[in-house]
Amino acid sequence: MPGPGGLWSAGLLLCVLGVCACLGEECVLGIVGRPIFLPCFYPQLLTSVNVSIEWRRDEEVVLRATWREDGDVEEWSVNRASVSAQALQTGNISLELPSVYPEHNKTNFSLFIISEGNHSVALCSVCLRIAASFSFPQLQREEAVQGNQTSFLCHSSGGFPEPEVRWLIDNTSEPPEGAVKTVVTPVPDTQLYNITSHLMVNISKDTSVSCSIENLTMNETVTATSIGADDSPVVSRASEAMWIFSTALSVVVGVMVVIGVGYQIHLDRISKRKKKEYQYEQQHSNRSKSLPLQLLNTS
Ligand SMILES: *[C@@H]1O[C@H](CO)[C@@H](O)[C@H](O)[C@H]1NC(C)=O
Ligand SMILES: *[C@@H]1O[C@H](CO)[C@@H](O)[C@H](O)[C@H]1NC(C)=O
Ligand SMILES: *[C@@H]1O[C@H](CO)[C@@H](O)[C@H](O)[C@H]1NC(C)=O
Ligand SMILES: *[C@@H]1O[C@H](CO)[C@@H](O)[C@H](O)[C@H]1NC(C)=O
Ligand SMILES: *[C@@H]1O[C@H](CO)[C@@H](O)[C@H](O)[C@H]1NC(C)=O
Ligand SMILES: *[C@@H]1O[C@H](CO)[C@@H](O)[C@H](O)[C@H]1NC(C)=O
Ligand SMILES: *[C@@H]1O[C@H](CO)[C@@H](O)[C@H](O)[C@H]1NC(C)=O
Ligand SMILES: *[C@@H]1O[C@H](CO)[C@@H](O)[C@H](O)[C@H]1NC(C)=O
Ligand SMILES: *[C@@H]1O[C@H](CO)[C@@H](O)[C@H](O)[C@H]1NC(C)=O
Ligand SMILES: *[C@@H]1O[C@H](CO)[C@@H](O)[C@H](O)[C@H]1NC(C)=O
Ligand SMILES: *[C@H]1O[C@H](CO)[C@@H](O)[C@H](O)[C@H]1NC(C)=O
Repeated sequence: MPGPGGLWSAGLLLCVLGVCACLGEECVLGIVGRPIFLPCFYPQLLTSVNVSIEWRRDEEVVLRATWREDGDVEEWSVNRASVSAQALQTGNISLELPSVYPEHNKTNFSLFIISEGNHSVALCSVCLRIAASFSFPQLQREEAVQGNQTSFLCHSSGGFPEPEVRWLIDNTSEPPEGAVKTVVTPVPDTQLYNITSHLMVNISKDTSVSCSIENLTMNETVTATSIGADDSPVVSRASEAMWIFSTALSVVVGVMVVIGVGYQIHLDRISKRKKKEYQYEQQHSNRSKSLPLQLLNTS
């Protein structure tokens, strides 16, 4: 049975020979919600017996496996992390994580070989970087609220890490200083980010404006473009229709009011004439009943 010293020298020898390439410091990119393999190869395991390995995330043990003489494998892990059961034969002791989360960003995963007496030797160290794609941005255009300023709102969600936003006017020029206000909001529980950027510029109606959310980690840029006049007619047509409708409505109401008033006057005239006739009859038949004669005079 090789003691810890044996493991040490075997590991060192392999490193010198360039076999333990996994001790390098390059980071592996994990995408939120997708499984990932953290690579580690160590063919030397084949010659060991009763060998135990541990994958640790920083200091925390996430997986422990022990290969017994009789071929049994004892495996213990958190969050369904796993290594191949044939790792001893293949020397491929890569760690599989079924999913990664933003809090794993920039964490080191290391593989240790544990020997009798709890001596541990690090064989692989893999750093993990995390990214998540931002949604395709939604771009809203609102013409001239005040003055000749046009306002744009660009929203994208569910990405990681914090993105950069880039506005382009007419596909070429960047907006003037102070025209852009961007807010990045962490989404609770997921640790992902939402981004909302607001642009206020003085441009003509047919000028195109685009908003890009750049995720450098993923080498990914999502862009939405508002091509101006053709893009916003829905709004202007809608308001035109509203104007026509309200004008027509006012005209109809006005006509109805005039007709109503005219008809009322007509009714009043008829009833007054009738009243006059009635009062006249009454005055002649019963003089004791005094009626407001002034009223009759006024009509
Ligand atoms: C391997 O471990 C088992 C149980 O712990 C022990 O009985 C056996 O002697 C060990 N074999 C060697 C070669 O150390
Ligand atoms: C190592 O094993 C994993 C499965 O555990 C496999 O997906 C991966 O391709 C293997 N790598 C190599 C280089 O064989
Ligand atoms: C995640 O890691 C990258 C580098 O890979 C770093 O630029 C970024 O700031 C980190 N983000 C967080 C939220 O820790
Ligand atoms: C990961 O390991 C490298 C060197 O091995 C070290 O510089 C870095 O600080 C470690 N990062 C963390 C988060 O422990
Ligand atoms: C090795 O460490 C584990 C806990 O990490 C402990 O339970 C065990 O007793 C230790 N064994 C020896 C031989 O020190
Ligand atoms: C800006 O508004 C002024 C009046 O408020 C108007 O005279 C001018 O033509 C407008 N310019 C543009 C580019 O719309
Ligand atoms: C904007 O520029 C890109 C290349 O930089 C080009 O593919 C695209 O057609 C241009 N769009 C417009 C509207 O000019
Ligand atoms: C993030 O954006 C999504 C989609 O637009 C939205 O449903 C969610 O409420 C937003 N969360 C926060 C914290 O802004
Ligand atoms: C908008 O731009 C036009 C010319 O491009 C200019 O005449 C006008 O004064 C500007 N308006 C404001 C409010 O800056
Ligand atoms: C990003 O992707 C482009 C093409 O898709 C490629 O040319 C470029 O090298 C990549 N950059 C990085 C940093 O991966
Ligand atoms: C954008 O995504 C790429 C990977 O697709 C990532 O490398 C980059 O850091 C991200 N950029 C930002 C600003 O998040």
